[in-house]
Amino acid sequence: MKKTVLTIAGSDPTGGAGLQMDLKVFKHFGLHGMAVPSALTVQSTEGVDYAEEVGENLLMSQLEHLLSDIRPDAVKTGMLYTPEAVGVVAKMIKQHSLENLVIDPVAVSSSGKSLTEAGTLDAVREKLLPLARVITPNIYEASLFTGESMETGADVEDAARILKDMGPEAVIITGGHLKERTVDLYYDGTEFQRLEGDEIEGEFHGTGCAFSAAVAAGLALGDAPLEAARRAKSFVEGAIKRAIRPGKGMGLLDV
Ligand code: PXL
Repeated sequence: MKKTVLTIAGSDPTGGAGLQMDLKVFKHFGLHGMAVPSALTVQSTEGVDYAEEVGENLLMSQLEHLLSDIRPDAVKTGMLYTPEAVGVVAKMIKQHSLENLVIDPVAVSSSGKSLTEAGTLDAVREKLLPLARVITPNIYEASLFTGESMETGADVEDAARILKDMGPEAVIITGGHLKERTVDLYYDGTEFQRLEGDEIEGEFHGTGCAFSAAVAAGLALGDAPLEAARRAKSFVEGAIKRAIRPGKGMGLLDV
């Protein structure tokens, strides 16, 4: 039977990030994609102008209706925006004993706009990281969780250890080798793995969303976390190489 995967994320009308991107990634991997919006953004390729949450009750009833009907093989969360939304998602994940949870702790947009209200990342750390199979923070998001800035490769490894202790099965810090933005650091409590990629010139929107969605797709298909991470990395690299510029601002990945 066709596998199913759910994203709980913000809407990005450009289709370059958020749940619109996630659904395209799921389709690429041959999965049936499902999407529950947790926030709506007003944006173009030039940046995010405004964001508003989907209220707690509406978020909860979307999830209750869907999950009492379909059990997803994997779940990905992106922009959750408020501590209340995080609480609802954690409750639903536990209530339905959902597996293969990938948390992309979205903090700011590529154009620099905050995509979280105060207290959201604290709630993610307390309530969602312990339930996660894989978490995919970038360097900046990782430092928000650990409270430490990172200057050396050893600092990033320390951060990965701290994040692993927060509960997930595996941590992938994207851009995790400071000087080489294209190297991600993978850690599941055994050995550190460096996931290397090609340097590609330019600013692209939605790379984090596409990567975490691809990891969730891999888990739904039965990949182990490291295998899912490797497959996601090469998929995103291809999509960046084919990037399109339909608007006046950032390039969008062609998934
Ligand atoms: O790339 C992070 C991100 C996630 N989710 C939504 C977004 C963005 C960036 O703009 O708009 C909805």
